[in-house]
Amino acid sequence: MTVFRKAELLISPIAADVLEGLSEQPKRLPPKLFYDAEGSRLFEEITRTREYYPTRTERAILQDFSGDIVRAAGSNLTLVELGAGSASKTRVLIRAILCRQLRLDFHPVDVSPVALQEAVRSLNGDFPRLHVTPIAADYSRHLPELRSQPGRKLVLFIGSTIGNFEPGEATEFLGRVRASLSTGDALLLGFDMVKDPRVLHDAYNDAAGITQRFNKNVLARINRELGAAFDLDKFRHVAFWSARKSRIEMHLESLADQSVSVPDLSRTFHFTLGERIHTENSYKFTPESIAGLLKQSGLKLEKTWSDPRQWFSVVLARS
Ligand code: AVJ
Repeated sequence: MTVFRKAELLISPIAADVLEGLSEQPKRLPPKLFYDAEGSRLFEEITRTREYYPTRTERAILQDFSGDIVRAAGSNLTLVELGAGSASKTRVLIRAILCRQLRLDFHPVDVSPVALQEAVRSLNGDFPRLHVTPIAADYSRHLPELRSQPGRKLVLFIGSTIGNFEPGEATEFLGRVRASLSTGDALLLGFDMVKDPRVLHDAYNDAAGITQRFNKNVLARINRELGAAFDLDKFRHVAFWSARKSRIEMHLESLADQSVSVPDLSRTFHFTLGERIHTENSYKFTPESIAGLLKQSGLKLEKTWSDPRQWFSVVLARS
């Protein structure tokens, strides 16, 4: 046991995911690998591009309807956010909740301790009646024990992160979240909606090339953390809309026949010209697919808020 623990500490936490994904056919790398410090910074930069509409659209919905959302969630709330990141959109809800109660406990859950530290620091300075207790955890693997929390919980899973899950995984995950809710608790979800394919395409192919850098950063990260020798110029960013699968797919396409050694895995991976590594799916939803997903997960859809163009939806659900 002790020996295993020591061995685990020596290799990077991304080693197993990289080995598994690059050994598969077709090759793939899970999207959570995007978010090291550099990747989190690049994602923030994406959200400021003209083409990437989801973040600003969801923020506008939260701003326009925060009072309504918080009222629907109920009184005496404790806030939990899964995949909180920098929690920048959450401020709007925190402000609205603190208009209705004297004190608020907030538990941001995220894999990135750096992002959590940033969230705690900036929120504590701005809201004296807010009490932040960060939880560094991979919530996709095990949800933190929250049942024992006093008060009524409002669990946030916003930002359309649910779009990264395969449909079956989304149902399974929401089913687990549902099981962690007590009577009266509520779940607030963000969904990016199906829309004009050109708008979708451009959001993942911004003219400034930030999304391309974000996608390629996963290779740079494997270079940094596993001593690999990926030449970023020998891969091309590919992102396209699949109407049939209702998702944006992101890939990295090899521009040459090449072998890349990954010393920390004691492995060399071969890439043929044109071969792709599948790095992300970003599913887009319709009112019908949202209703179906919630029903399958055992959740009751209570209320939906959207922007005037209906590009994004924020949904309140209960068990
Ligand atoms: C953070 C998963 C919502 O799918 O739009 C942005 C990630 N990928 N540009 C998304 C992402 C490429 C983003 N999510």
